[in-house]
Amino acid sequence: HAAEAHRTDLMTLTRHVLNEQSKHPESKGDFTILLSHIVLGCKFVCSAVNKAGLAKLIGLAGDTNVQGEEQKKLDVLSNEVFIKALTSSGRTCILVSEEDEEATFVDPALRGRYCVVFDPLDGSSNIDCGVSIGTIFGIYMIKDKNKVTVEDVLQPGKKMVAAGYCMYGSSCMLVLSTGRGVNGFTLDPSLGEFILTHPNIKIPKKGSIYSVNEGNAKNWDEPTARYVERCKFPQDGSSPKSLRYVGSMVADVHRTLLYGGIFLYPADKKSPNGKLRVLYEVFPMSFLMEQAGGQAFTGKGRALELVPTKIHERSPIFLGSYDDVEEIKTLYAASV
Ligand code: AHM
Ligand code: MG
Repeated sequence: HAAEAHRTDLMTLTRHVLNEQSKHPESKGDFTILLSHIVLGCKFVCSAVNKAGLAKLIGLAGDTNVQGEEQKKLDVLSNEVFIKALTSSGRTCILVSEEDEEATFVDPALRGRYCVVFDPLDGSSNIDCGVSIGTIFGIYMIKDKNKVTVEDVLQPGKKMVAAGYCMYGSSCMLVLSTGRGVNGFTLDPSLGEFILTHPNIKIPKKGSIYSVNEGNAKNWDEPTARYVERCKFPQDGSSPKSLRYVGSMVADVHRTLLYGGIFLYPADKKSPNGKLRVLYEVFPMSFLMEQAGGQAFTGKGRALELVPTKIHERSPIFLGSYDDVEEIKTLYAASV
């Protein structure tokens, strides 16, 4: 009666994380509390995103309300919700958001040992047409919460203790890794709970989809151009790959994780560091890919080894199925 068990024995995100943490006797439940605040932010954004089209119709978003107050745009609103939820959790000391120029240092009275880097609403160019968007986050832990500096988040991605994203798509899904594999949870809107629906996600070793903004092709470097050419005209007799590109990193990476293949945001002549941000886009997604058995490469080396020097630093990124990333690594190695 496995199906019946599934329906009555719900593995919620909180229960799953508590189970994982209980294996560590030193754990005091702080991570579970931190995560429940991230989850609250995700549920809020999910609900706001679902209402966005309607809100526009009745004049709620990006408009002036009856009191003459300017209404906040969805990305600004989402950022504020995450900043407030994370600071009030009492478990964080420094926050880095794509929306804020400077890092936020939490009031000493509310400080905990976790640092959270996040993009509260990524892919915002997709909001107005109702295409999937998402939140991306990464978590570091520091030794001494009384001596917090921005250096505490300028750490290579391999030092993260957890990373994840929430996708606001045809369903709302949260994908998380605490360094022991990757698990996917789907929001049951009637319960308001994330339920484990995709346990222990492993990315296929090789895929048949590539995902890139090909409109930038004229400015690509040689290895990227050759790789994409090979996707279309394979030299080994295999079938050409399919192209899928939403233009929303969470959606493109989520598909890559589940179906396999490769996601690329390479360097080009106009943007020598690519577009995506190291701390809250490249690192969390690379962390998840490695935990799912894939790879993440910058064009120079393993993405998670990168040491950022600024909080909003960018890097080229190639991530996905092990064999597909291996192929682009070979092309870059041959080009130096
Ligand atoms: P944003 O942070 O301004 O939303 O930009 C990030 C997004 C990613 O979600 C996506 O992978 C990429 O930008 C798409 O860029 P492009 O439109 O250049 O292909
Ligand atoms: Mg972004």
